[in-house]
Order: sequence, then structure tokens, then C-alpha cells
Amino acid sequence: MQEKVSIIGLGAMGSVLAHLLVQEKLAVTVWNRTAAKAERLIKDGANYTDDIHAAVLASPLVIICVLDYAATTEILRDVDIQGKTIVQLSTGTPQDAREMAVMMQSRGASYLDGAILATPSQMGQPSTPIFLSGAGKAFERSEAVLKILAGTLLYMGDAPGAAAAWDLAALSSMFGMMFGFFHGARIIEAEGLQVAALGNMISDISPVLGQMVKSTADDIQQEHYTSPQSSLELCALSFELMMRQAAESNIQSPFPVFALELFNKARAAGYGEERLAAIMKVLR
Ligand code: FVH
Repeated sequence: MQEKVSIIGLGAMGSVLAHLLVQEKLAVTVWNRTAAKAERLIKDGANYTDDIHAAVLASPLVIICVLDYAATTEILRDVDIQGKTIVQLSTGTPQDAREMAVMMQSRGASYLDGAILATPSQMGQPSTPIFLSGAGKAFERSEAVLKILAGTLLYMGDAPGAAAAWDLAALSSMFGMMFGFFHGARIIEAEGLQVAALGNMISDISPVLGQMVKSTADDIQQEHYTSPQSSLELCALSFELMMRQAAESNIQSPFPVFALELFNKARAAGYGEERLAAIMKVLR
């Protein structure tokens, strides 16, 4: 028998999710607040209903991908979700996820919280990651379908907030690197060099950058701050240089200013001769 899945939300991401399942010949029912967004999917073979009650009733597995958790709460307010397996793929905080899990459980649904770490065009690949957490049974029931959407399912355990925490931590790591890159790109531009070449170089050395993150994470986990190869003071000096270069080249310096503020707090706390990981003690 054809597996039945309902997709709630047909924005940029939800439409792709529905399309991938239709392509695999699943019986897909779709619902969206704005009906026009379902047109292409109807042509491709999805079942459409403008009645949210009918959309949820249509399938044992319901995948929601809308703007945020407030929209999910609003959409499902009066809907009977008893006995359903509900997978939330909208982005939120761990607290959003915990509150959603309590609400779902109180209404008899089995809840899996998810966070997609990819853009719509990256969906459906073996390496596409989705963090998931919450009811283990809900994960077991939805795993095969979710694998069609993203080949790398990272189930982080039964705490509902875990997937959102992993997602935000990964996003912070990723965008933190990007802001450093933007400042690097301004340095390159100021010297009349090619930003694309900087991109290539960073891509080439990315395994080394990954090792640095990993070893700093190990230091933090083990509270190991002494005997540095490069002291925090030495790292701070790089940012003093960036400040001077920015002044010399007349470029803005919000990123070095931000980093130096933290370095200066660490220096003031007496961590100058410790490992870079000691920044964590300032943040705590
Ligand atoms: N697009 C991406 O790259 C990212 C990648 C990582 C994960 N996200 C998250 O996925 C959620 C949905 O994102 P999206 O890209 O599909 O977003 P939009 O294209 O803006 O579509 C938003 C959908 O949400 C519906 N919606 C919004 N508010 C309400 C509401 N109050 N009641 C009912 N539906 C609502 C909206 O409906 P409509 O405007 O078409 O009527 C769209 O279906 C999001 O959490 C990302 O962070 C995507």
C-alpha cells in the first residue's frame, strides 16, 4: 500500500519536501494557508485540501514546515491530532520544542522535533542533514519517509529540545565563521586581491579549521586551559593587527571590535597565558 504523508506548509522549503515525496510515489496530501502555492504540486500528483482538518486526517504521518512554532500552534489549534505522528521541521528554540512536545502529548500525538540544516535546493541528497529529537517511536515511524527528504538523519535522543539546540549551535558556528570571512574579504579587497581566491583558500584549509574547532571543544569539555601552543594573548594580537590594518586601509572593523572586546575581558580576568578555550570562561 502507498504510504500516506501530509505536508503542512508550502513555502520555499515545504514545497520541496512535498515534491520529493510525490516523486517517490507516496500518497501526499498538502495544505497551505495560501492555496495558490499548491498549484504546481497538484499538477505533479499531490492531493490538495484547503481544510486543515481533512489534511491532518488524511495521513498517520504529518510533517509541518511553516514559518515558526507560533504558526504551527495557530494552524493546529482546533485540529484532532490524536494518534498522529507529527514531525515539526519549522525552525525554533529548544524551549519552543519542549512546549510543542507537551502540547502534542496532551492531545494524544506522538511528536518528533526536527531542524533542517540545508537550503531547499540541497534537500533530498544523501548528505543533507536534519537534526531530530523527541519520541523514539515517532522517529522509528517516520525514519523511512524522512530519509527521502534528507539522507543524513541525526537523531539526538528523546529530549524534545535537543534538535533545536544542535541546529542553533551549528548555525552559530557556521555564521560565526562567515562573519570572520566577510571581514577577511574586506582585507583582501582593500589590497586589490580576489575574494574568490580567499574562498578557495579557506575551502582548501577547512579540514585544519575543523581540527582547531574540535581540539578547542575538547579543551572546554575537559576544562583544560593551561599549556597553550598559541596563548590567548597571541591570538588577541592578531585582532590588534586587524584593527590597525582597518585604520590604515580605512575599512570598517565591527568584527575585530567584537572579538577584541571578548579578548580584553579574558586578558582582564588573567587568562592571557591560557589556551584560546579560556574565552569560554568569560562567556560563562
Ligand atoms: N528556506 C530555507 O533555506 C530554510 C532552511 C532551514 C530550515 N528553514 C525553516 O523552514 C521553515 C519554513 O521555511 P520556508 O523557507 O518554507 O519559509 P517561507 O518560504 O517563508 O514559507 C513560510 C511558510 O509558513 C507559512 N506561514 C507563515 N505564517 C503562517 C501562519 N500564521 N499560519 C499559517 N501558515 C503560515 C507560509 O504560508 P503562506 O504565507 O504561504 O500562506 C508558508 O507556507 C522556517 O521555520 C525556516 O526557518 C528553511
